[in-house]
Amino acid sequence: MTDCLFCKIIRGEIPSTKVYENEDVLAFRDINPQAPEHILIIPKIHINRVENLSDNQSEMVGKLVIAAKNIARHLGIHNGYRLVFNNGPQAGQEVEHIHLHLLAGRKFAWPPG
Ligand code: DGP
Repeated sequence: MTDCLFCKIIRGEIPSTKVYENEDVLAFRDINPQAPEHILIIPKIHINRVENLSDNQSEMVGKLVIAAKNIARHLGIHNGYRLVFNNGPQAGQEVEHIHLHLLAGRKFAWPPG
């Protein structure tokens, strides 16, 4: 989608600090990190929200999670990490392109704020 911020990052029109990329997925450092390690993992196709995923896109969602696992291992994260999809305004989603947050490097509270 032309105006989507994360689509612009995928196309290289906005710079990002990439940590991982394959045919389907891009991962880069969050511009406003909430933990010592804060990576965003996004599909290269534009989907705005989880509720707009098609039933046949489960493989793509799985690829985001597998990318998170590989990135955590590559970054030497051994003490656990948090994976988060903020979905919709009440959940704090600011960018309308599905993204999986990978957060690590500190202890996280539960329940979340
Ligand atoms: P969310 O609130 O779940 O929609 O998270 C969006 C995240 O995107 C937020 O943590 C900040 C990050 N972000 C916003 N704009 C940019 C940008 O231009 N570059 C990068 N690397 N991250 C961004």
